[in-house]
Amino acid sequence: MKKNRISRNYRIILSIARIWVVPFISLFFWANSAHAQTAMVNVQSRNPTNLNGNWQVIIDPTGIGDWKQVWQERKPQSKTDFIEYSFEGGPVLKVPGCFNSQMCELTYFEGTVWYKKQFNYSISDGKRLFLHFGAVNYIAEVYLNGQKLGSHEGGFTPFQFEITGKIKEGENSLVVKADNRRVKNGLPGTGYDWFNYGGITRDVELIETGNTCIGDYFIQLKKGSLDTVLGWVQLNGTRSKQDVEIEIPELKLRYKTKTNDDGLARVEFKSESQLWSPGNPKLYQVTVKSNTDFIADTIGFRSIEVQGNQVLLNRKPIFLKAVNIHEENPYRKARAYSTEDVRVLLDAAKELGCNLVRLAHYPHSENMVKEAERMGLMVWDELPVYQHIQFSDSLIPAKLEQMLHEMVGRDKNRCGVVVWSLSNETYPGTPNRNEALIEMTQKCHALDSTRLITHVINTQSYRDNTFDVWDPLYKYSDLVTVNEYIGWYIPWQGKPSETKWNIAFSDKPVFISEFGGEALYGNKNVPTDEACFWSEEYQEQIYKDQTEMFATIPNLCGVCPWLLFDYRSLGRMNQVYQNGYNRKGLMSENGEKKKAWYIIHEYYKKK
Ligand code: GCB
Repeated sequence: MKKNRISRNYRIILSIARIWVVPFISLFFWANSAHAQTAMVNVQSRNPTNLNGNWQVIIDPTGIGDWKQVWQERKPQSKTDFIEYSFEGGPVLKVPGCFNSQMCELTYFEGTVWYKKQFNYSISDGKRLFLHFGAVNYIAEVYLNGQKLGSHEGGFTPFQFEITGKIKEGENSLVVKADNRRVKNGLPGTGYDWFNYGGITRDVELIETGNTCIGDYFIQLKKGSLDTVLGWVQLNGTRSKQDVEIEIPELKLRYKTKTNDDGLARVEFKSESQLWSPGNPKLYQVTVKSNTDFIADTIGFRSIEVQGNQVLLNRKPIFLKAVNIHEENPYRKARAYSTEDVRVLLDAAKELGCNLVRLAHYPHSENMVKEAERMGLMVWDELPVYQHIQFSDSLIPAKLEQMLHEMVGRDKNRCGVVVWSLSNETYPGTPNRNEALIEMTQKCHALDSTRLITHVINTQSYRDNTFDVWDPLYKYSDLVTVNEYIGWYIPWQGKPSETKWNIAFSDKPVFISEFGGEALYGNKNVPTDEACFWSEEYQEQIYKDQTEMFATIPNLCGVCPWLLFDYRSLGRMNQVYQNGYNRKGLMSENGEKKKAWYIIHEYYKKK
């Protein structure tokens, strides 16, 4: 019986691993390809050499740099020769960092900036070298010493190139074309309600490994279990058959396994660990050792599941006290990146009384996810599959799959992450939307079956004070996730406390993933009962009504105000009250608390 169970688990784990490993290996060894490789995990613990700091740039609004081939960095060969570009003598930008916040000429720029970094490197004998980017928004083309390494599309996930054999001893020159123009068949597409921060927004690093390294691993509790770790370790390189050892010193736990011919080892062991939770965000030092490599991580153990109409964390029902966050440091008016940046946002979420942050609407930096996990905040990771995506475009399926791999690949060992959110506000009438997103859901399950998977929906109708919640995607979602802006975009049609609900998937937990309204902090002497004066009182009333209405929702498992801070969004053009800001924040961009903040704070205290 026990043996059968073990061999069943073994089969499951191998099939899960295959889903990771086959694309992983093929992408990893896709040498000389035009595409970037899927990034390795946990680069910080690999003692990387970072290429952050000052980079020289050429700003290229017309896109002519491609034609001039600026990556060649040509120098005049004769007295009559002249070259119409140079990095020398031009501006310098900091990496990581969005370019918009660094030069006023670039504030609203959507186009190409060419970045150049000169660096010295000497690769050790027999080693491999990888060039890793945390994120470049939106399309990156990368050249090393005049030779194209490849390109990457997608502004919020990591990618890498193997540059063993391409790096020169001594001085090297790296040129990156970062183009943040909106792309019709991109993810997101051309319309979105946040600021389009461009450039090399996260770390750039060189990672040296042995010939065969630990390429990837998955170490988390088995779905529903509180004491069984189930996962795998994948080697990358030619010495595929090796011993693998996982150690958790604090638990005095040492587990040994072996890789197969494909360099894949299954992992399954019992562990009597303290469970991670918002009240006790316990993390353990975990080391993974093979014969040729060693890597350390900080991993926590918890279970998250839906049972009936409840969400259970570590088998206990939990109410998700959430808040939406954009990855913007309001004080710097820039893409949030550093630990200091993310602390601004996460400390504010904590102070509000949250136990979960919805990282809208794209994968935020690893710093954000790790810091949230350390602070005891559950994390909702989301793909930038936002509103009007061209699901019937022939290139979209590959882009969706790649981004899914990149997000889940990076964060799958973060126990703080409890939800993979695969889309936000897409519409059933968009051709191929249902098919594409159902397929994505299945693919996500195959990559990681331990977390909740959801789609964020706003297709419900609200008439006669009654919500009809019906979207076909809910069938494939662990949560019935509803964005509703009653009291702002849609007026109330009855008493909030008498709201009725018809929910097609009434057996599932319901999560209100967005609600709210706009207010300008400190806006005095204006009528408080009219939306178009952006008063704090008007927003406060929406929150009072909403919290009353929440009591009418069957199976409510959590709520998530839109959102924590006012944030930049150029479509918000009321120049008296908005001035390029979405003002639905519970706090202003200067950190002042609006009246509505106190309503949610109280609500969360009672929950
Ligand atoms: C939504 C979107 C969010 C917007 C928000 C708003 O439904 O999901 O990205 O910013 O509404 O403020 O209108």
